[in-house]
Amino acid sequence: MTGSERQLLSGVLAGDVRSVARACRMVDESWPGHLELLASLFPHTLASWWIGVTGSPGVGKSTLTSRLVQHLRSAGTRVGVVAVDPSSPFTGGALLGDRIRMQAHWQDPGVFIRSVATRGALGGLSRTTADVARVLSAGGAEVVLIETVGVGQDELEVMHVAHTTLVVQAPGAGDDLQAAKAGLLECADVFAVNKADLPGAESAAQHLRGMLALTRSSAGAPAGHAGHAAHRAAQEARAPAESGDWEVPVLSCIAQRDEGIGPLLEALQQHRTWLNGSAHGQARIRARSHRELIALLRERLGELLLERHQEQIEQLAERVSRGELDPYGAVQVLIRTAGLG
Ligand SMILES: Nc1nc2c(ncn2[C@@H]2O[C@H](COP(=O)(O)OP(=O)(O)OP(=O)(O)O)[C@@H](O)[C@H]2O)c(=O)[nH]1
Ligand SMILES: [Mg+2]
Repeated sequence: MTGSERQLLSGVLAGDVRSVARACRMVDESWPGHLELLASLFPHTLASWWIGVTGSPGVGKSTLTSRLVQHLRSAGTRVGVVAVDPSSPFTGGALLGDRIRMQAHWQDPGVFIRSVATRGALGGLSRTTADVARVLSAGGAEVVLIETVGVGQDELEVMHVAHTTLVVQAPGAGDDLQAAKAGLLECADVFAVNKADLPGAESAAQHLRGMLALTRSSAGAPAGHAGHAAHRAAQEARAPAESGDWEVPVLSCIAQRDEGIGPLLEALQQHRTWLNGSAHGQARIRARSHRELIALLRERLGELLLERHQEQIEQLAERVSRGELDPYGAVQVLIRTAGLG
């Protein structure tokens, strides 16, 4: 580590805002030395809690995120916000609106706000998001809120980075249907039906509860109708604490008027307690680390192969283009040359 890298490291750990901003750029843009920096920061990030906030466009994610920041701040908690917007490399559009909504927090030294718009060189959006969240955590953020725009596959992937995922819905617009389609049901730890001041909020919440009950009773159910019913009855009779599984709560709120945010935050905190205090929760934490490790390994292996075998890759590509070799065979050749199979 060079002298300036050491200085950056101690700046981040001291919570210096400029160092944190620079370190975020460093990892976001994969500058030389960024992996060493992240490795040194890692032990200082373990107490931090990451909450993902996702949902369809316009449901009120940013308004709600801003409220959560406000409530956490009033409890004296230091907060980081990572706004993920892969669709906008120039961080205009949606993020600009978010910026305005976040303005109230700009002057607060207890709040770090960063946006992530790049996918990194080879790594995906989730890797960059995790790295930036890690810098904010090491810089002193006790809670990091990760807000994504949109509900595509990439965004769902980003949600795996968080410890706790909050899925936001709003009444109308067939959102409940979309939730099932987009796999949001599976990734939600807590549901918020925002805009509860609008008609249809209560039925949207009921509908969500119904769908959640369905997925719960079908998950892990033994085959056969009789078995299925018996299993469901047994599961319903059991208290969630006994079965050890997390039961996804559905809460209503009006982010715009700051209503229902306290109970929502409590539900999120209960999920954190469950994660840390139960065997199922610990398994989830292990699965998260496993996922991250695999992603890093894929990225690093890919990089190494590309670096070391650049010439051979070009020659193989040429042969594929002439029809002398198929691309699948070409990859096999490379893997053998690299001694991997
Ligand atoms: N009626 C009502 N409107 C709300 C509420 N919360 C937010 N809004 C409004 O909904 C609109 C969208 O809010 P945002 O917070 O930007 O929603 P978002 O999900 O972040 O939107 P994108 O980032 O564009 O996907 C804004 O006009 C908000 O003022 C609420 O509780 N009730
Ligand atoms: Mg937003």
